[in-house]
Amino acid sequence: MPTDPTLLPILLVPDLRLRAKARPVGQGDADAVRALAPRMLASMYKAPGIGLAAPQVGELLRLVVVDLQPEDKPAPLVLVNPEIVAASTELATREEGCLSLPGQYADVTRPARVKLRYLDLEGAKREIEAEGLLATCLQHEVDHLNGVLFVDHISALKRNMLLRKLAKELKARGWE
Ligand code: GNR
Ligand code: NI
Repeated sequence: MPTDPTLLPILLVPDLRLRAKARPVGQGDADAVRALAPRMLASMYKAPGIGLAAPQVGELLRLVVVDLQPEDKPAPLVLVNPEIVAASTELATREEGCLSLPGQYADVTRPARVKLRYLDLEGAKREIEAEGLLATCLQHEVDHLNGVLFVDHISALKRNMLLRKLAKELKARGWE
């Protein structure tokens, strides 16, 4: 079966583009974002994942897609220039994974609730208040826009173990 041309390859650690700070989407990026967002959603659903940030597909733009219920009725969210404008003092710990570190998981502690401001695909200002998995996912995605990965939130010992395990597994995969 031919591969879907809309799908974008997802960059893996240690690709340096995952460590760059993405630039804000501007007026001149409207066409690029309209083309990119559906391709990011398709790539996220295919993976499968519940979120994807543009730097993960090599586009250093502040653009994120999220869908927490890909199994069920799809509910895609596209966030342009998302900003966390408030975070709860209450924290929550959840196991996180990342499509850029396939097969690696760790418990990460973050604010339990967040409020984000962003622009939708039409350029309208929006706000979203999130808790639970959505709050975790949105923080994880905004981190990507700043070159931050979930492993940056865990101890150096756990991080190094996980990164070595990833390198070993990717090397083995390359030989398949
Ligand atoms: O698919 C994903 N699942 C996930 C699980 C817990 C916390 C965060 C995530 S995001 C991740 C997809 C991804 O890498 N987004 O950047
Ligand atoms: Ni990720």
